[in-house]
Amino acid sequence: MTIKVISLCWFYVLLLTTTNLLQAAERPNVLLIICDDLNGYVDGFGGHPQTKTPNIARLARSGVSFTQAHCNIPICAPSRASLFTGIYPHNSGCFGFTKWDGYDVLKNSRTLMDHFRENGYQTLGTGKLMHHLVRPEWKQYGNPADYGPFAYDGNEKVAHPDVPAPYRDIGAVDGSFGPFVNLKGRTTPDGKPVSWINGRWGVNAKALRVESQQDRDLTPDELNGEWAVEQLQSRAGKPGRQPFFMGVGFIRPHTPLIVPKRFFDLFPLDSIKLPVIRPGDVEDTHARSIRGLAGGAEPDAPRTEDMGTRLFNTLVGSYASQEDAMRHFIQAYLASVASADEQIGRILDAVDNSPLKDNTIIILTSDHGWGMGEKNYLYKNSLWQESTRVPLIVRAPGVGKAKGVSTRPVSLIDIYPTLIDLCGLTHETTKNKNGHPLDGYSLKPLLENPAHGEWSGPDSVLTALYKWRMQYDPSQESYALRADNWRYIRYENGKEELYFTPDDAYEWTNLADDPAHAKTLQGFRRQLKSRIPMPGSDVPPQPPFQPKKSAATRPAAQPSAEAWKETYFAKHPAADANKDGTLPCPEYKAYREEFDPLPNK
Ligand SMILES: [Ca+2]
Ligand SMILES: [Ca+2]
Repeated sequence: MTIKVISLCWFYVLLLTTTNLLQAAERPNVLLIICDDLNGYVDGFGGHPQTKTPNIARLARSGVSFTQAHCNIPICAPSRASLFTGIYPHNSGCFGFTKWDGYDVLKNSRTLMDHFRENGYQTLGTGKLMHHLVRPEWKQYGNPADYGPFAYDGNEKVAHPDVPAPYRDIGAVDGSFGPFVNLKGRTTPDGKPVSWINGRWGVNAKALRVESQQDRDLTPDELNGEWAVEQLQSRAGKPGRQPFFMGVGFIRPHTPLIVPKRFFDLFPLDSIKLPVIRPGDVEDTHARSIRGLAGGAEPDAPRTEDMGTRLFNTLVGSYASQEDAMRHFIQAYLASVASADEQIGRILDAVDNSPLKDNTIIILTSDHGWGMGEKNYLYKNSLWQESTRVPLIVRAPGVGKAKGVSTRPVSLIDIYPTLIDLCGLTHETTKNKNGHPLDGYSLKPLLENPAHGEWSGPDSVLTALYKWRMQYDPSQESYALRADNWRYIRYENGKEELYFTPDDAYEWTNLADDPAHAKTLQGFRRQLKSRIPMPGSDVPPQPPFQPKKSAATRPAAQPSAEAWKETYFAKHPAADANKDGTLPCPEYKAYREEFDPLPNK
């Protein structure tokens, strides 16, 4: 390549970058707040009558609440992989906890933040966003995910000293809840003194100090709230600067449910109301027919316990009664939700008390829900509504209706295309032919008209179920569809559940074997087959999402900086320093500086 040609290419790159930055300057900022394991226990989402989330309610008053929003797989890692790449688990193969960027489809597709970065945004993040952090996607990252505070016996993390055995024996994460208080004089049941530690490992592990409620170290969620507020304040009141995409991931109400005591004090134990649970509800369900304690069971294996059943039975067995057990756990969960709400309030204040208020889109959601003993199940990762449903609130200044409520079933897969639509970014989100286009649809029409907006997505939300396996075959997994009035579940062994939600809000009565609903059941079977490639399917899979080109979209014919980089990569394979088959900007820049300096440098 001659120097003249290189100069010309570089000129195009500069021109495109400058154009991107100019366009970007007029684009709104994005603030994506994601809580962990937060179910419908949020004001306005009908979950628990005692929930205290005044700040989330404040956000809802200024935006649109989606009351039938669901996750696409109800457990942390694959749900986040799907949300942040906009690709269903069945199209990526990512159903589990293997690093998301190890999947060919996901590695060759852009994450939400990488796409914003590519479109001229500053990307800022803190806390738990994706399960595996890829640093080059972020301009700045505050704190990596930290599940602390943890109780610590001097040797290992243990359950909170308030938690009785045998529940505490489940461990420091799932078996632990209680207030973040001074632990002086407290011990484990075998007499070891207990103190506090953060959730990091090795050299990053750090003791947390609690003298009193006023004099103590901050929790990881408080540190993330503080970081986000500082970043927002430093960007407020500076018009014309590069817009930002900020992701803030709060850990609570993920276990261990450990938050400052004042949040527990908001929910006196005796006052806690219990969820509506029908005795024997579990009997006509089939989740247990596919699971065993170790994470798997043969389809015809006898009914065995799974994690949700194990947590429920163990909790109940650790207190005087089921009611007593549930009151303790729900108190800790409500306290954790209230603590996350307080941090969300600080962030809202930072936006609303500054010029950022009018040009910052705010999205609040969770990676999945949590079952609170319904169907004798205390956990996430079920295909019932307690696990699949999430709060979702979108505030889009100048676009979305204030106090809007949409009851249309939508899902986390729709967040990525919605943000592309609202910010006028290019729809090209794959890095090359091995990537996959976005599976979701823009919620913008529902933001403009929550009750009657035109929805171009499917009629029902698709949720897959996580199960530990060495390898996943999308045609052999378990799935749920949530349509306007129905929930349909098909487990991997072919067993089914069908609920008519207008008459059965708690999904108590499985109608799958009722001949009166045979036609509806057939309809859902066909619908699922049309969305998941299954053996023997006579319906071809849906074509991938083909977005309409909006005026703000960069014309496809224009050569992109990315395409130029691909060409450069082909000529300079050595630039791929870590040999992972991709050439992100930092690698590209480092290579150029060292081995292929630009002519004008
Ligand atoms: Ca989670
Ligand atoms: Ca039932």
